[in-house]
Amino acid sequence: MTTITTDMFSLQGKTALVTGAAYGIGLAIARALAGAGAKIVFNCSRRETLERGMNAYKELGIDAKGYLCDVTDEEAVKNMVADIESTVGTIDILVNNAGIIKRVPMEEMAVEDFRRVIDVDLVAPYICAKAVIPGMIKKGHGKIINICSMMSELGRETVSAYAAAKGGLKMLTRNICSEFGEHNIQCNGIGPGYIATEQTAPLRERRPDGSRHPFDEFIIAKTPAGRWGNPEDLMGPAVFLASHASDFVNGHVLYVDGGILAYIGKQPQ
Ligand code: NAP
Ligand code: GCO
Repeated sequence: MTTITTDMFSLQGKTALVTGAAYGIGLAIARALAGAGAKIVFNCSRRETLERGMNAYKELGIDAKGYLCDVTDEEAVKNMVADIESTVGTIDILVNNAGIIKRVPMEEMAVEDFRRVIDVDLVAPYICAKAVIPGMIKKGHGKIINICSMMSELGRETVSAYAAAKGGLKMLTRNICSEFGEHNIQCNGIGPGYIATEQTAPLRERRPDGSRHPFDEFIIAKTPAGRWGNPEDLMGPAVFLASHASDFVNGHVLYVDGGILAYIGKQPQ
């Protein structure tokens, strides 16, 4: 009989690649996985971000390995994964976190910008998953966590490309589960609500008179928890989906949104 102990959540001896984890949500998830015992590898596409990430891990006392690698470049991702496999170990956990957003009304958006968002937020998770899955099959297990969004379920003005990509990522999650479940690979998503990071900073900027940005007020009113999320809110869910505790959870998106998706909105007073 299985007894529930914290061992179920242990990641001791595991290697985790968290893409785009120099700061923000990725860094918090990597911190959580490291806290549970995993060895952390991360990447980002700009040298200054890589340095910033290396400094952040050093300050946190985490011995992380960082790579300069654009996740949309399949050759570069293959080389990075091969290097990780030979210098650190087979990747047990992949977190597809790297992502971008362009907030532009659809009729004004250049098709190149639309394609870039799809490339980073949808094609790249496919590229990274494709690169790590052979090692996971050989090892007999693997965990893939795709960072989805409220926009995997909902639309709004100005984020057509992002919503198309994150909706697609939800279905890629289900498809990876369908194709590789028999190899003991679990592929799940985390759907963060509105989280206070640099990506959402423009939506929280104070007005010149010090009052809250209208979008900031809108999000607080839309969230039953009555606040923005913090990257730390994603730590527990990430450890759960990376660990043996979730071995029969597959193809699921765990929304960590303070209740946004459950709520119809404030009733008129
Ligand atoms: P962020 O603060 O903008 O950080 C994004 C990270 O991704 C950076 O480290 C960035 O570094 C890296 N990155 C971007 N393009 C890359 C590429 N082509 N190759 C490799 N790395 C790349 O974002 P965040 O708010 O922490 O969000 C992280 C993830 O959660 C994203 O997928 C985002 O869509 C998703 N998400 C965010 C929220 C939110 O409210 N913040 C909510 C739901 C989902 P470089 O620029 O150096 O490459
Ligand atoms: C936006 C936001 C969102 C969040 C997040 C929600 O402009 O609406 O940036 O898309 O970043 O993905 O879950």
